[in-house]
Amino acid sequence: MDQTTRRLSLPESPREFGFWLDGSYRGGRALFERASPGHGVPVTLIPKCTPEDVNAAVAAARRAFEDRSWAGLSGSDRAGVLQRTADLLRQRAGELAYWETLENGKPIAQARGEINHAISCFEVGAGAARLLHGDSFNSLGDGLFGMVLREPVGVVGLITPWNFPFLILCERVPFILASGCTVVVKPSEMTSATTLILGEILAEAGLPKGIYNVVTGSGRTVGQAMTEHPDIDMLSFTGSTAVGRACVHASADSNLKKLGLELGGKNPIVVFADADLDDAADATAFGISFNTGQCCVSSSRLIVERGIADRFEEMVAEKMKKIRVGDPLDETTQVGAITTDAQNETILGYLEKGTAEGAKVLTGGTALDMGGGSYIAPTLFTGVTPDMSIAREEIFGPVLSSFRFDTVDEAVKLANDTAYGLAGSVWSRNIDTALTVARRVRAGRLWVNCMLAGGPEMPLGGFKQSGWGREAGTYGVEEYTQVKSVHVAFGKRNHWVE
Ligand code: TXE
Repeated sequence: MDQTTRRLSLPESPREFGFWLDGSYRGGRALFERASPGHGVPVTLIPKCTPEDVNAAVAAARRAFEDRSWAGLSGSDRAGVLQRTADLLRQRAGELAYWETLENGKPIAQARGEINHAISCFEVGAGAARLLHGDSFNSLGDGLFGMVLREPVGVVGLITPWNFPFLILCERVPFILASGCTVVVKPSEMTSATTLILGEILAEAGLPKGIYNVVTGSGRTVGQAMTEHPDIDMLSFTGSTAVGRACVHASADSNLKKLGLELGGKNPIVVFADADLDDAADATAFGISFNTGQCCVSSSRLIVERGIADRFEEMVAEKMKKIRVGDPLDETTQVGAITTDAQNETILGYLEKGTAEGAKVLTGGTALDMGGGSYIAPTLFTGVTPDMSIAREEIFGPVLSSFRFDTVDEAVKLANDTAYGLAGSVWSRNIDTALTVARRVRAGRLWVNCMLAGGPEMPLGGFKQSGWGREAGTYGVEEYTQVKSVHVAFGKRNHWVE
């Protein structure tokens, strides 16, 4: 690192990866060149796997599941591997953060924070592996006893997006492994490096071969082959609502595999006049600008009490203007680059649509020229009405739409006026008001007087069209299990045929 500028350097040449199959890297495939979105410079070369590679990875995962080299271990032995993984992640945190930043465009300091979160996921997963248990029914009379067993669901397919490549992976993998399942992962073609490096780390931690496999490549070939695969028992998908819907169809048309889906969001932040407005303004600017708003739980709709709305919007705009947008490799950067060209076009399109539909830009509203890479200024639209596309559609960028309310009922109605239900935040010093809103907003995660808080102990997932199922914590482990009822009879049978 250059100590005078506190900026990491770009790699001298792109790093070439193999895909991870049955405990080792495999090569020989055509390569996809990924350029750093912050600089436009090639940083990695990633294999374009084929549907045959998916078949090989699923076969390896099936063999490893059936031979019970993992599912047959005690929870405590599985926990040992997960805990050793956490220790190794700590040793390689700098390297992981570096490749995450290069492929994704997020600030290096933020990437390090995400690796720390991933370490916590493995630690919580280790605990959950030991605590996973079933149930019993001692209430069936003296002649019968009931046991409810939790068994691993089998081979899991995991398809992840590019916005938090390692964090989203690690909110799932430790819990999948804790349950005794085996897994085939397909990361986004834009951000595969850290998912591949995890293969090396798990192997070093003692995970038997075939339990964790990674196939890289496009969604249309590799991802689609996984959604349709007859030997994948469960698919966990995180990404767009459109592809989530396609996963449902593919499951219906193949083997009715179980699905976990974490999809889009259009999340409200509700601010009452009695809130600590200074804190609320900071959280509002953070909630939409963090990770350039490419975050499924971004608070993208500000719902503010009318009496303070003008002043509060100004406070948020002032905060947004001060955010340090810039080179992801600079230690002081708070908001980095937009991750993909397609996403950059999408966000710029919404900036145009917002103005064309009659909303007013209070701050931002434009791309930023940093001499390379794609950057967009944190943006606040006022005068937004519920019918506008910037009010209804997930933009997945640093673009906040502001609405006003007079009563609690109206605030809740506006908050729930969306097809999505991933997250929400409410700000009030009145506990009645805050908890009433928290209880009535239909979403999987609510933050009261905070924003994006919490750890992997708590479940995450969506209501409505934001998805199915829950990840992380004990809920997350249970998601990857099947429940089996075992009935045990005592004494002599009462004969049916005399
Ligand atoms: O997502 P895709 P995209 C939203 C966000 C964004 C939009 C589009 O609004 O603007 O989705 O992003 C794989 N079968 N979110 O196009 O395509 C793909 O390779 C199987 C919200 O990048 O859904 C990648 O690994 N897999 C979100 C993953 O799906 C397929 C995070 C996600 O990509 C596939 C990302 C197919 N037919 C985007 N097509 C969140 N909830 O955080 C693609 N994929």
